[in-house]
Amino acid sequence: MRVCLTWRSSVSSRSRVCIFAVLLFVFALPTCIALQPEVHHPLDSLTPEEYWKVYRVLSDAGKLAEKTQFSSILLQEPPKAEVLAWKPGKPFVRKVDVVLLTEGKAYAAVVDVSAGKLESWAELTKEQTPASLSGFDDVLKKDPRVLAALKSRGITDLRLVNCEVIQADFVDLPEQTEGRRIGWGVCDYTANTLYAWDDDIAGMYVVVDMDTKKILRFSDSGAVPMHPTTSIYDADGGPPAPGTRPIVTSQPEGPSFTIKDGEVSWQNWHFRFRLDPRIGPVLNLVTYEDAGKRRSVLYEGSLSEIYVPYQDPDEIWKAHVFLDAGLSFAIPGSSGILKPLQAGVDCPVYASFFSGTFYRGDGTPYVRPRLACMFERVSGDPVWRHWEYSTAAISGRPTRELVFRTVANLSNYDYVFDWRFEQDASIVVGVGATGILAVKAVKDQRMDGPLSEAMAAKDPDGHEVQFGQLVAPGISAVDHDHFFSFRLDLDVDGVNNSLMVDKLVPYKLPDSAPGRHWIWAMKPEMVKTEGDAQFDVSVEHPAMWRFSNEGVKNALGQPTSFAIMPGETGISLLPPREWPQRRAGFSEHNLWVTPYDPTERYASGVYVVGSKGEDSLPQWVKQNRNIMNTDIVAWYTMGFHHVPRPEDWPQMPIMWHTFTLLPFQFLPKNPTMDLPLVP
Ligand SMILES: [Cu+2]
Repeated sequence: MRVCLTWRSSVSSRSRVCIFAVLLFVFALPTCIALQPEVHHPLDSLTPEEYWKVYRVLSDAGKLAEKTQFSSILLQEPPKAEVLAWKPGKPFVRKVDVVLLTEGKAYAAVVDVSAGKLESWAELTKEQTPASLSGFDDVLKKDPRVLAALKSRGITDLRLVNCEVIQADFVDLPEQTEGRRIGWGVCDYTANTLYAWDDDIAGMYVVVDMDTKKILRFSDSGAVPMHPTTSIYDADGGPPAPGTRPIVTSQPEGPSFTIKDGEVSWQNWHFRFRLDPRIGPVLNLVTYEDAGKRRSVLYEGSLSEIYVPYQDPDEIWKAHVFLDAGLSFAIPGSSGILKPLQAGVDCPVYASFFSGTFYRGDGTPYVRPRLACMFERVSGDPVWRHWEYSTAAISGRPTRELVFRTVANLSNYDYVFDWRFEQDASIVVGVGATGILAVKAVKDQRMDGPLSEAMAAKDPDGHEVQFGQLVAPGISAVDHDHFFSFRLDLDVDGVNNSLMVDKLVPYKLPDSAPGRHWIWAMKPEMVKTEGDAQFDVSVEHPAMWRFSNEGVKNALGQPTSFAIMPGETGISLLPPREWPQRRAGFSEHNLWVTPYDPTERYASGVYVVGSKGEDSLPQWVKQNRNIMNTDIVAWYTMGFHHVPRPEDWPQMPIMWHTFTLLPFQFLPKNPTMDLPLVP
């Protein structure tokens, strides 16, 4: 481990915080865990040297033209059986999946970096890859219709106009004929603004062929006045409220987790991680140490896809449908979804930080620092407590947790991803949504009068429905959803598991019995096939979802299991026939379970841009494969509907949603009984 001093550059030098910063520096130096970019394990991240090998193999094979862009370079995980059988010191094969774009054509390659050879090369003819987003500013600003529309809005200084085109996922636009990369373009007017999210020029847009860079359609529904900018705040942080006294959190002796050859050990937990450009943090081989024995819990856990559909009938807004992970990672030059963390803001100053190696659009690697952090924290809450009336004695224990954190940025939104390891043998997975709302300029200044067509319409019964919320005068934040699909390859006490659904059902007692006649009872059911393994959170029909190992029993004769305990969550309100839903069908249910298949990693498929949902979770489960006593994978959808508030503007306070992997009949008793009285 080495101490990293660069954090000071992110701390304001303003005098009012200076003394506090010095205190923090003295008590809590942030640390960088020096994870050398070397491969210790078959599931480790690609190293810079491996990226260069991929580049050289493709170059030597004559596959790189002057304008070739790398869409994606991802580790191809080795077969699971090989990984589980592997022992340190033994050799293993490293392979890499590559997608490239050359002159509008896309190619998929597999490079065996261990052997230094090109294993396969194929043109992608059916699947669509993201197109390059560069070079459209000029195209739009030279079009006479765009220029006339700008002039009609009083905008003549083109230096303050930025036009961009975003690739449209398939939503059945008339221009979206087979194989065509279609984008829609808008312009911003940056006069008097600071940030680029409240300066869209409303009413005008274009539809573009992204390969030929030709405008196919132009639309102007009329000028909407630009509103005054609202995104001004103190970038350095304001003064503390009167009477605020410092709170110092520090870990002066360093963290109590260790990392050896890439494996993290903390209390009874052991796990590995890598930072993947497409899906962010991937946790592997999570085990819980019980009485000196490591017991497997999770072979792999990661994000699988993100789906954000906006809800506005305006043509350009109804095309705002994003499969963010699959789309964003692969835009040439986007460099992956993870972005650097700020010590003291995103993670405590005493956290340990980890860099990641990613790739540029030209295929060359670079190391991006501070892409993940790990820290222990004490909330001040008890893990258990009790006041015993017979003795009037109080007993209890404080707790600490280990947090592994990354942040993804997807244009306006930022998502904080947490994996929190608890002393009670549970794992909490959290997503914190923050960043900036997607907004449009409207004529409306208040919402207590008649609303403009941009904000409301009448339903067939003549009742008014609203499409967004004013968050400032003239700024409507469009209603939308966020859905996160997590792929959880649970291996509880081994690979072969079953899905148990424990329904809690009303149970009628005999009428002849005195007193009460109804109780509820647990009705466990093992689900046989994946076709029957879709479940939603329901308050009317509660059920526990457990992943059990029928071959391993605890001392009470119960098969050991882990449950997925949902937090607040939602599912999509759109009917399945809608194109966005066909492509993001995972949002129809909170839980899906499939048998393990190494090709099924992303709930909306590998290539999402032009996808019509062919390679997706709802299609896979139609095979109706067996999921009993076999290697199974849980797909958990965490979702929330977002009706924006003025309090979400101009930056949204972080909104957390979580779910828990909960040990259930896995341990003989509460593992926190003997914790010390200090956390
Ligand atoms: Cu939102």
